Amino acid sequence: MTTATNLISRRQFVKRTTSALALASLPPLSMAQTGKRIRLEWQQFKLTSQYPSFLFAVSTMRANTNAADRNSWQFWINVHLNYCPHGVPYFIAWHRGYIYYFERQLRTISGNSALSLPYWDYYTNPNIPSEFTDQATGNPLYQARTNTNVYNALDLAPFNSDLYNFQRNTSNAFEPQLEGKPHNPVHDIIGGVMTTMRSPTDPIFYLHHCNIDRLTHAWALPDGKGIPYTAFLYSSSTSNPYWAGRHVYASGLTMARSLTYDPSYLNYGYANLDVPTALPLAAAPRREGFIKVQMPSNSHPEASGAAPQEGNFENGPARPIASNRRSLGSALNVDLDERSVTARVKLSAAEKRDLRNAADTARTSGAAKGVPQMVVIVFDKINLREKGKDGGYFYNVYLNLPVGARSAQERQRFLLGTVGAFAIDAASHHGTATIEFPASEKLADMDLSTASDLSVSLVRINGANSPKGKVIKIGEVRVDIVAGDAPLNSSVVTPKPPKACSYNC
Ligand SMILES: [Cu+2]
Repeated sequence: MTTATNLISRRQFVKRTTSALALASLPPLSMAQTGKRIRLEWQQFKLTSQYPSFLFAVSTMRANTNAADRNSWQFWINVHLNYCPHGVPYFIAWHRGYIYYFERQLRTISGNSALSLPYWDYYTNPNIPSEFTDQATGNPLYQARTNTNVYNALDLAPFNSDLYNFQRNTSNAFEPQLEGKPHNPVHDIIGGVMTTMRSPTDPIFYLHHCNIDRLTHAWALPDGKGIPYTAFLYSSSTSNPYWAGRHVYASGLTMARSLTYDPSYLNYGYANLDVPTALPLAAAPRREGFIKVQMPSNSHPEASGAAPQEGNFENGPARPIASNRRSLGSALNVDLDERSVTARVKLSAAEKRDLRNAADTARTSGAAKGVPQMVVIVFDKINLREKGKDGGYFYNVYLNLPVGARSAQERQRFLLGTVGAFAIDAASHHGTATIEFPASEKLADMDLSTASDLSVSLVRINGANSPKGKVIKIGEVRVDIVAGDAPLNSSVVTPKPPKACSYNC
């Protein structure tokens, strides 16, 4: 059983970053030198001859009503609906293969072999490009949406330098951070069909996911960071088990997982591979033309530092949940509307001691899956209400958020993730409307010596248009302790040799 050894130590991190910096100073190879397709940002893409080909392909696919045909729009919606992994391993890698195959179909249909999928860099311009919001009859890129500006969905946390590991169930992991924000909130704030597993109905889906793929690639450069290392990738005896097996997209449409390790294995790259270092200028809601205004720093929805009011929720009892899982307590029937709210989970003296012990375990042996016990905050029996289904909002979820934490950096220490209509639809789609937030890593970082109860705060974040009234009901907000003998999901991070460069160099 791998425990703390699957974490990359700070020393290794510094050592590898140093060698990575030496590599980063080499000039990038040009398109002609590498022979790779280069995906362009939409504003650049629309000025090339790829644009009419893209429009032609999208309108041809949308006009084709045969869902069994790969040339139809519905075929690709169904791929996502039936197979997409969210909140579980391979979220990034599966979508990498998915948009690759979709892009290939665009080339087949358009007959333009130079056509690549464009991306929408919302960290530069948080407004959906106007070509997608133009309601002119027959515009194949138009879709009804709740919001068109995603500024409030953005976050710089995935690009913090201490996020070195890659996948779910490791400490300081990039993938769940990126999925939690900005990925899910971009779906949520846009709203409409984007908040569902049918989100590829909206053409902006593909530009969003192309950007998620670009951000992943940019984060991993130059040496793949903590992505499970695949020495001698195609030699089955030595490749990392994480990359064994295949992603499934449809019957007869699969891809070797190892091909989604690095975009260069699929022979494409991106026009810009810088990770965002600042939030964008927030564009004002578009009326005539395009107006860019600087978002005043205090206008961020959380800038006041106010702690959400405590709701009056009944507490559920401590009890066994499963053979390896015990609840320390819960808050029942947490109704979410346009207000932010805090749910307090009252703990007895014995449960407080158990919680402190679990936090101590995390402090000494790491907080990754596989340690003797881990703490998870569980949102159980979640119900998306009618008013909540069109999205336009989400909630930041915090553990023990103190009053007065104003800056994103201060609040990050307490942030467990986000919840909105998209994550709920994904969870229901995969069988059960339960969402879990691993909390050991956050708890290990908190002073619990004087801890009384635990509080879970849900801070509501809106777009320009957001529903009022009850949107989500959480049957139970629970604090569970899980014995860490669950399978590791092959999440073994194998240290690379110090000077190896296996990632796109
Ligand atoms: Cu998505």
